[in-house]
Amino acid sequence: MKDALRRQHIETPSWAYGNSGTRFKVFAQQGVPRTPQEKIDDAAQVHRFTGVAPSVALHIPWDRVDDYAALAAHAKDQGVAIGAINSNVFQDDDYMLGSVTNPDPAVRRKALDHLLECVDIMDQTGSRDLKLWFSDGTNYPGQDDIRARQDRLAEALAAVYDRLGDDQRFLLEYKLFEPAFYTTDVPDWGTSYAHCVKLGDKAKVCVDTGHHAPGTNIEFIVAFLLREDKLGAFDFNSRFYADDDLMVGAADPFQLFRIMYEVVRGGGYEPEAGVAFMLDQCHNIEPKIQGQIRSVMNVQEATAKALLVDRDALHAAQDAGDVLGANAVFMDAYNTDVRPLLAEVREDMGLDPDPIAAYKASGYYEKVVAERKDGQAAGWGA
Ligand code: PSV
Ligand code: MN
Repeated sequence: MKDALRRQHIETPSWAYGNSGTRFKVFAQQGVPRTPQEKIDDAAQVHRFTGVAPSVALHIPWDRVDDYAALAAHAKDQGVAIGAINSNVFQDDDYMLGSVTNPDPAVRRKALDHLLECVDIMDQTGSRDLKLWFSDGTNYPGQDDIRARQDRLAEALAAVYDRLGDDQRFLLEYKLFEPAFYTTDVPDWGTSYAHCVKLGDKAKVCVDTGHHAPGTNIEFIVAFLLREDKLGAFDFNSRFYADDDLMVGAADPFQLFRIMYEVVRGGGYEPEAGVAFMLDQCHNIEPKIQGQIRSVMNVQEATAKALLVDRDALHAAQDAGDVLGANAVFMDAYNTDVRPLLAEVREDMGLDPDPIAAYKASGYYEKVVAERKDGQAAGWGA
């Protein structure tokens, strides 16, 4: 178990380190990075204190630079690597009626060119994964042809797929609604799955835990996709209402445990499965680096509990039809306090057993507050 926990890999998102907010207000925090390089520096702190966050995802154009190979070299110097490249076809006026599903072929071409540019960037950063999320959809019945939009989506996805290198993949992320409020072109895992199946092995589904209707059984989706070898990645976060982007494990740690159990059960924790465990969160009111450290620790705790499930006892109870016995085995693992075990794992790795306290004592926050006083803090704007 300790071995498995030591080799955990959780990817943090560059945008978590910049200022963020809701459509009502973006609160500025002190010491926030001004450049992609500084976001990577902050991500490196999360890895330094947890030991299990060795890569950082980029978002284009938020992390646009002239030289991506140099950015990858900068990351390497900081002890981390560049992970997934996230495309962005949702923040340009041209995309008001959609990007790759827009009725206007010129807008569709522009969106596709951006996606292809992201693959060029992957070639330079050495990234394996391109994450695709489309805000495309409609707000009013009759606004556009629902089926034609699927055809346009399929055409764009096929073009991106054909551009991928042998070791590259795309991850198609779904989201029930927002910003589109009537139809969304990739609203659920089934839509994503169907497009990915048609294209082949390099197309996988990304499950963002905040992108479902309330009450959706996410662990079922995870079990199903793993069985079909179509689970490519997680965007972890938690939600009370909609796409809240709160810290993973904050709203419902039991759900996170249930998800991680299906991951372990389905072989998704093994590196060969190729499942990327990424965070996709915003820290609007809490300190950002600490928020990321806390989130990484929450995933570690859920993983440790999932690994603790006595699967032999569970299967025996399941086979015997022992409903209460099976449930008790499952709950025993969930109710175990794994924090002392994780403290030991950190000590084995030469880390402080308390990553948050160690980060606070490091003086990094005070240093960046002083260093980053001037200039424009990074943020995605709202
Ligand atoms: C969309 O809500 C999303 O989950 C996608 O992953 C985007 O890339 C990300 O959030 C931007 O914050
Ligand atoms: Mn996401």
